Amino acid sequence: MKTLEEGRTPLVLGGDHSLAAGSVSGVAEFYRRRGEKIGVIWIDAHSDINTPETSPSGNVHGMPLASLLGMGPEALTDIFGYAPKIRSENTVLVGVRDIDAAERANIQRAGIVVYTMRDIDERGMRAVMEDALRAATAGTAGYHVSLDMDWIDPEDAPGVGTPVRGGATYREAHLAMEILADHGGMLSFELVEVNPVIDEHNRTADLAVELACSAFGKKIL
Ligand SMILES: [Mn+2]
Repeated sequence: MKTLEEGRTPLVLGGDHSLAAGSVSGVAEFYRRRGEKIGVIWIDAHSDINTPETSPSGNVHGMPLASLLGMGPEALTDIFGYAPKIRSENTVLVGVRDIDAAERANIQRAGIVVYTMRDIDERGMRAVMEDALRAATAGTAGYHVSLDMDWIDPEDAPGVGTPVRGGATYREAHLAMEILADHGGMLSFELVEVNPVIDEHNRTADLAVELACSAFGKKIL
């Protein structure tokens, strides 16, 4: 919140995706004090919308989106004493491809906007990102971007805790970040699930740095 008060754009680096329950709460609270809402663009192989009741593993990194939508564990849902932090119509999942049965039900219950890898395959990155931006910005001050590195194919990003085949390519990932930078409505950015212990020659961390640069406006030309 301090970074936002200084008029700058927060960049959060992780680490476990559960940190988003805190980071997004902070951004939402900052704008709530100004009477404004925020959108969230959640780019991930997983939907992170489990609750302690539905989670097969009990991992908190599978619950942050549920927490922000007011469905998660109370300790995370009630940060700043209110819930939900974000409205379902402004919450967009992009690039998901590995969803538990219980999460599928939670997605439907929450009514959030979802674009799977199939949508990206069929319609292309630009069309999907334009739709995602439209939903995230409808009636909001702008949007928080939560980028889980496991969204990217393990070929290019092997250093993540829960790799899943069939992810975004190197170029698709850059294009998505470039489209966000061109749009200009990003309020805060976070990059998570880089695990240096299982990375190969720091490839995943290097890519994460590149993508952050693209998201903040670095261009080829
Ligand atoms: Mn995640």
